[in-house]
Amino acid sequence: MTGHADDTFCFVHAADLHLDTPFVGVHAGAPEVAAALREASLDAFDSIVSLALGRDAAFCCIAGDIYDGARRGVRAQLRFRDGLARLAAAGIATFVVHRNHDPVTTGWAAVSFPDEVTIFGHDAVGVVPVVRGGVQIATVQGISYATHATTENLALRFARPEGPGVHVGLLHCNVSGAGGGHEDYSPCTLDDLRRARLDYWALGHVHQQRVLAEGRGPGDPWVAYPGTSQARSARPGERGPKGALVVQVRAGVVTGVEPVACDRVRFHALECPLDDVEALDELEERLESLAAEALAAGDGRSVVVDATLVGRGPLHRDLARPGSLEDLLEHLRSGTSRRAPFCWWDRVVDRSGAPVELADVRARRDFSSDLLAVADVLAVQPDAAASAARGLVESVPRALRAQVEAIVRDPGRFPELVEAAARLALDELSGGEP
Ligand SMILES: [Mn+2]
Repeated sequence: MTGHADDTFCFVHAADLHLDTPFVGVHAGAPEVAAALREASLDAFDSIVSLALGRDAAFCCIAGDIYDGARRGVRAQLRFRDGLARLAAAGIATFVVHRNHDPVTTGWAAVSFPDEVTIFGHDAVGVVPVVRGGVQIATVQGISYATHATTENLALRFARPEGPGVHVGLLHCNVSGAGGGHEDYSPCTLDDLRRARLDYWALGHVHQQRVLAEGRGPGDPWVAYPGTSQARSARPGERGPKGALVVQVRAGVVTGVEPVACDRVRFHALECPLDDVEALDELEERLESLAAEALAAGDGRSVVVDATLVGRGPLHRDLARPGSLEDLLEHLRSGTSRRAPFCWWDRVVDRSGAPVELADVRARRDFSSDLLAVADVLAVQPDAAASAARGLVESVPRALRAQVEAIVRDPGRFPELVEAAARLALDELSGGEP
């Protein structure tokens, strides 16, 4: 079956597939784009299956959130079954736990899975040995959630059994401090996980890829979240590559964890400064070249881009006119290919401002000009500025203190900083409209 020694192999760890679920907040106006987005989570799962086949994985672990919502779509269930059947046909076992997005008791199972698939129940931790070439190379244990929200610390139910090979725990849980914004289902600590003396914790729940601990030998576990396999929104945690982890094992010891991108559509946030952009077509060219970079970085994948216009420039006033941004977005969309790999312009947000001519403000004789006069004095009297800044060191939040102290030590930067501060203050005073 394989050319390598029995004690050297890999397994694939994935989670949070959210199969066949809609993209959140993305309005794909073009039907081709809508179709590609609709297929993305399913296609990403197919990529994970291909990854396992291509790497000759010994087994696969999928740590929950297979579907989304107790209503399991038929398309999602059939695609999941087909993928696991492809793995089974190659002799690759798959281990699955379900959780609150696909609880065992409220969902329904319209499909039956091959014998090589283990779906762990919710009553007790199931323990299953993995045998390859007549040798027990691993033991996988896992437990599903019985209900929508499990607040029990399920990690405490795991323990290392007797047996050769690598010991893997499969669980959907929230490890304290692993990532903000995730609900506290089956909360546990790293110490709780270590107590079970396993070698690898294949976790699910946090949508960013994270290796929380690197094991130092048998009984001291690696702890990892593979992240979601396909991003579904433009939220910061969903940007960038998504996929699965390939876990390397030698002689019963995990030797490394390799993230592999399996996503089909990738989200990018672009920032486009318009400080020196004079005309709309120039802005458009700039946006298009930023999108082309995002597309090139995606390695053949389609991208969904959110652009934010920043900085200050003459174009700000044009863009502020009602309908301008919508027209720009429409035009960008009409100019891009809708065949994969495509770039879909999700939105263009204007956070830019009009240029501020300090000379005009100085001539005003109002509070703004007084403020600027103070800044002008500080800019040419570094000593006065330094003592003013020193007085501030104690009053700034602790997190910023080191930064302020560094500035106080380097008076050469004062003129530039004072001007930046004055511009900021003017912005605040004028509400962005000088
Ligand atoms: Mn999830």
